[in-house]
Amino acid sequence: MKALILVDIQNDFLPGGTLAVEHGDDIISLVNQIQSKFDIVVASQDWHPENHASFAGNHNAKNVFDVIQLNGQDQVLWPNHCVQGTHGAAFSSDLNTDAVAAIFRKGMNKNVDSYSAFFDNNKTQHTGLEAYLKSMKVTEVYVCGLAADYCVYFTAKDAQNLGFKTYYITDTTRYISKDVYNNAILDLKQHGVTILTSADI
Ligand code: VGL
Ligand code: ZN
Repeated sequence: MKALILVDIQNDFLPGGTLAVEHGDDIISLVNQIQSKFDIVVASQDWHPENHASFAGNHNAKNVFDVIQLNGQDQVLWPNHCVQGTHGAAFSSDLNTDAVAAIFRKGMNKNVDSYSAFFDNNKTQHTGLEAYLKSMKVTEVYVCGLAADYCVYFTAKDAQNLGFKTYYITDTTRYISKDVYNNAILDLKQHGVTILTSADI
């Protein structure tokens, strides 16, 4: 069984949002088109409390994009984004979610960030996505969504490490930082993730 994961296609990551990914909206019609090629479609949703430790505004004398230490790991400080229940946290109204079988929310623990749709950045709290996909007999996982260099990257890496044959679809994602993206793609290739475009599905 082949699953497509729609990673964080939420208003705050789109133009006009608080953590807008440049041209993030360009992926949506293609994401809508490819969904019919999969047996299962699931989505992840970044879903933070207002007091989340990844928000620069929750630290004294820190700026957006500063890097701090959080639980012994580098943590980029972000603008406030995807606060639970807000318009920014909602999926884009242009995204077709009719085929989405389940939604996995992440980033609810204020003390730890969660880029991957599978677990938090400390690898302690599971979202339930792994168990869900395995219960549905999924063996192949395709990833798309936002942002290419953070949540889509970590979701692909975890999927491959969890034993799924993993595909990263480059034209259905957009990055925050080109340098971070280039390193992410190299790392995914080294881990055995297949990098492809939607035309190759
Ligand atoms: C994301 C930064 C912070 C993402 C989420 O969805 O890529 N990036 N939270
Ligand atoms: Zn976030």
